[in-house]
Amino acid sequence: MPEPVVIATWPFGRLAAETALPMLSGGSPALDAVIAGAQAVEDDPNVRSVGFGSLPDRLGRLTLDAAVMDGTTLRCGAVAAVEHIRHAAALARRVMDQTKHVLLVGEGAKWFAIRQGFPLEMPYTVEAISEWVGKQKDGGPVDVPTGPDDIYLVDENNHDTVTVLGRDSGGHLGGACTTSGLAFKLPGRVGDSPVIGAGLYVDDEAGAAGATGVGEEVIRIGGSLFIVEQMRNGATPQAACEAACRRVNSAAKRRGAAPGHVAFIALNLTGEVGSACTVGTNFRYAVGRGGEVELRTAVEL
Ligand code: SD4
Repeated sequence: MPEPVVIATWPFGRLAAETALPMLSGGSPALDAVIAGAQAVEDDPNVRSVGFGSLPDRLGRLTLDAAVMDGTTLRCGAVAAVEHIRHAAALARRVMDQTKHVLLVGEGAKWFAIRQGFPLEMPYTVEAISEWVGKQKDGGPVDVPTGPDDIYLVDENNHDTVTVLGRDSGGHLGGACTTSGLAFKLPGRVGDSPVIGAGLYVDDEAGAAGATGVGEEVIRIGGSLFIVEQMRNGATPQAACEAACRRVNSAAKRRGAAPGHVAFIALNLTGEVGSACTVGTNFRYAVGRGGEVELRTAVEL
């Protein structure tokens, strides 16, 4: 019987892995386990960088993005720019299970959530709003873009996305990611996380991959699908993640810019994992197997 394996982004991914691994060991399908893992991070008030309590956009509004994908059927679901709904990954799963669509956004996603029985909640903490107010005072200005270089304001201590990939005891793969995007993003800005093929891609016939960091960099190269296709062609998860980082770096070079901080994680059919990030990302991730979860540091390229 295949050994259950889970991999999740950032040190807070440990909580996701610790939640998902016992479920996988108990025979839960990969998708159920990774969504439960992602939701544990969404629910943790001490994690101030995923879901509720995160830093809002420039108008002070917190909007969430999430995606889920099932490797057996390639069924997937996503939500983007959704406000006042705590469990964005679970909502993405409802899009997958209860509609013929893949992606719902904004007010439509919120309306769908209400119709599905999700409660409306206030996502703001005093800390997050104070930081936003502080930015206004610092002469940001956080309310207007100052030019093409002012796409995002990334705080290296405030990386947002938890991406969780799992293989269950049936050998099937599942993935979930959930995020508030980038701090002080432009209103309406959506990153890679809810874009299937960019922030997440899962295929039982090839492998699973996910991303975190500056989503614009990941979308530009179709990051997660790129990694899965490398694995389909025989690359290890590690080599595939490194190839994606090289793509990000060469894309940045072609536009004469320094690459943003991004990191990738991957898992293949035999349960091997890999990860890589661009220079300076300082990326760590959690790997769970055999009842143990450990944190690892990614190779920087
Ligand atoms: C985004 N990839 O919206 C997300 C943000 C993130 O670490 O992962 N930050 O671009």
